[in-house]
Amino acid sequence: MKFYDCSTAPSPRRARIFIAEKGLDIETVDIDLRKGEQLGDAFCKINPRAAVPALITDDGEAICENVAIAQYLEAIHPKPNLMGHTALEMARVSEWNWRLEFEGLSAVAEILRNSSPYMKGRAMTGPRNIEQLPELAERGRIRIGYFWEDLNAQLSTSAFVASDRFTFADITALVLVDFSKWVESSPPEDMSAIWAWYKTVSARPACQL
Ligand SMILES: N[C@@H](CCC(=O)N[C@@H](CS)C(=O)NCC(=O)O)C(=O)O
Repeated sequence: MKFYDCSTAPSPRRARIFIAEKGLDIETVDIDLRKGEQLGDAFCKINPRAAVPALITDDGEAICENVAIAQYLEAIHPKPNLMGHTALEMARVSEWNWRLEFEGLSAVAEILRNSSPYMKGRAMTGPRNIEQLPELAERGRIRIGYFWEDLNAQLSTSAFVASDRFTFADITALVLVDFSKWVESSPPEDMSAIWAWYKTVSARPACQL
């Protein structure tokens, strides 16, 4: 297998942590997003959607979404389980992961990509250029504020995001909290359930990556 990563970006960090939690040793290639390497012909042959992470299987198939990479690796390396044991736990991991992506990561990305001068004309990932809409940055701040309330409520009743143990949803949530620091939209300091969980999870060796 081969893993296409970018050491400075949040999305591939999710796959990097997942691979480390599984204890896998996969050849890794770093794609420099700041230099636009993802938009070059060589990488677009691997992922025509011009984004990382991407995982090339031993059969030469390219898997280019975090969830799909996680499901694939879990299927071929089931231990330790990160995607859920029971039908209900699998559903909860999936449910929380979707919320973390749609209500969390996309809100923070909306802030960054619609306000950063470095992202002018690059408001969305992908091979096509899309202009920024400053109102979307403002809306992103409102969206992430509401999502932190929901996440803090969840972590007030559960030690981990989707279950009583560490799962893929915790990886997504950890990366979300760290990504939110980029645009000063971190959870408020008084959201003690989030910060207590964050302390535990960010101490894991794989989460140092
Ligand atoms: N839903 C995708 C998101 C991938 C994504 O947005 N990757 C970003 C890095 S965080 C990227 O490759 N950006 C390229 C660009 O900005 O042109 C996943 O989680 O796999």
